[in-house]
Amino acid sequence: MASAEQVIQWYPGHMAAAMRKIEENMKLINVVIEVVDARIPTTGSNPLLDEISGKRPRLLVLSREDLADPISTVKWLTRFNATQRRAVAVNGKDQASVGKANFHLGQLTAGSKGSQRAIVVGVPNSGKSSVINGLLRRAAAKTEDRAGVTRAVQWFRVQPMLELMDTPGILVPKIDTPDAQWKLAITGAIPRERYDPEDVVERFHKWLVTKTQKRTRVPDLQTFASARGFLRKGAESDLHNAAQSYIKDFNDGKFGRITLEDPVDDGIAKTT
Ligand SMILES: Nc1nc2c(ncn2[C@@H]2O[C@H](COP(=O)(O)OP(=O)(O)O)[C@@H](O)[C@H]2O)c(=O)[nH]1
Ligand SMILES: [Mg+2]
Repeated sequence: MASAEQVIQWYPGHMAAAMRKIEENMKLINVVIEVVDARIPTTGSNPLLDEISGKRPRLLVLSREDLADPISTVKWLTRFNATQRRAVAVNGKDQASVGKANFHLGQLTAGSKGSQRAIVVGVPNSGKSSVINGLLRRAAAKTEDRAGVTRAVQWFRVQPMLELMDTPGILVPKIDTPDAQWKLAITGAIPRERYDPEDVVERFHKWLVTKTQKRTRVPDLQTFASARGFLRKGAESDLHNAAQSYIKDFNDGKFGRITLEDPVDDGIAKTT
């Protein structure tokens, strides 16, 4: 059992530099595309990126639709729709699915004269490069399943009159709640050397048990570790490696499609 809940933070120098670069480039930008993991539509959205977008037309791309609970995704899309935010859910690994974003980009830039420039922003590892590749219909932007791969901004022409800028993932300098910390960690926005995986898995499972009123078949860390042979008799227990496998399985969808937060039910989206 991991002891006290760990404080998880990650704001390296290259991120602060990238944020400045994004701000500098904003004057060239007509459209902002924010890519957010569909499993954490609130936690995975960076309010600082919101701020620097100003009044530019925006598209919210909920990535990892394939890993999110489909019912929750509908709730989120309904919510965004009700609050006049243009949003689309995609599977970044599937070109046809990413193609759905083209329609929205076309609508956002309709009537504008000249070449349009869109910037693709989001927290680390949210699926930005995958979305760009899907729109380009080829692998040009480098993708990887660890946070912090794209370090510099990069331009790609995706349509004759539309250029996209890929950017490095940006977190807030201080992730304020413990809940946001474990959610960003388990979904891959924070590199694995920056947190204790046992702690993150335990917090995830505790959350799941509460949410489902104990009716979940997703194993806790101990059960997972014994089932997967991490706790052989006599051998030293290896919960650390078990927790890393657990997180990998979670992100491979082996525990099913799990969304970590639903929209707050304040009545706005209740009309449908
Ligand atoms: N299952 C799933 N994996 C995705 C999706 N989008 C991206 N990925 C994977 O997530 C990792 C990070 O994607 P990437 O596009 O590099 O994210 P970036 O850091 O925001 O540019 C890669 O391993 C992608 O293959 C998605 O919609 N579903
Ligand atoms: Mg990238």
